[in-house]
Amino acid sequence: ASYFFMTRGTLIAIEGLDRTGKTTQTTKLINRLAQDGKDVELIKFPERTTAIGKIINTYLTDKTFQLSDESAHLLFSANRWELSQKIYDLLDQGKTVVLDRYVYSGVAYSSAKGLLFDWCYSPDIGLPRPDVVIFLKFKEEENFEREGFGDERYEVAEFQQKVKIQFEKFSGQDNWKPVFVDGKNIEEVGELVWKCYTDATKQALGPVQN
Ligand code: Z5A
Repeated sequence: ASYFFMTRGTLIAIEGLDRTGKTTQTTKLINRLAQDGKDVELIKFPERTTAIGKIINTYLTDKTFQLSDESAHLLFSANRWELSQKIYDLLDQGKTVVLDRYVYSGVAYSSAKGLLFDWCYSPDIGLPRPDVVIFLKFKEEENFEREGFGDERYEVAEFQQKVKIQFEKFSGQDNWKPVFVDGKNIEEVGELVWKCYTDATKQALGPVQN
């Protein structure tokens, strides 16, 4: 008898503050992975089209829509749980999955509002663990000047500073790879993002379970 062993796909999360270029870099990474022969799937959080995602979208875009910070937090987490089985299934099929924001945004934004960090993290425990988290960051606050900034609820410079401090609490995790984007064009950031990915996949993939 012959046996066919398929290795699971790689799980990559792109994280960062608002307007740091997450969506730009996610698109670039996906194209490059596809050119490299990978079967790639993108999941963007919040995933605004699901039952819970629709409520989150209203919350983010309609400033008259009221939710307690705790409720909003749990909805963002529940939105990830809506997609968790799909992520496991895609990885099992050998697909490379790229997440545009994930658990780390969830914890950073809510704890920046004053909720306890550990409380914020706990509903996400058990979600698929990324092999690499590529964290786009500014040394300076250049991103607050970028086009479109300020359109949604959280895009206020002072608040972004608090979010940055919370994000940094993940920097001790072995899957955490910071990429400084200050003064770099899209191509240059793209090269650094690609290097984070290739470095991460040099090692054998461990369990994806948290
Ligand atoms: N949130 C939360 O609270 N809890 C959670 O669990 C999750 C999220 C998952 C919406 O997220 C909000 O939800 C978000 C966090 C919170 N807070 N806010 N606001 P979102 O991901 O849907 O929305 P966003 O953060 O505003 O993402 P974005 O608009 O998609 O921005 P981006 O992806 O980081 O940036 P971009 O669209 O790729 O680029 C922004 C601009 O910069 C654009 O004009 C680019 O052309 C330009 N750009 C990109 N790269 C460069 C370089 N290198 N140089 C110069 N210009 C550049």
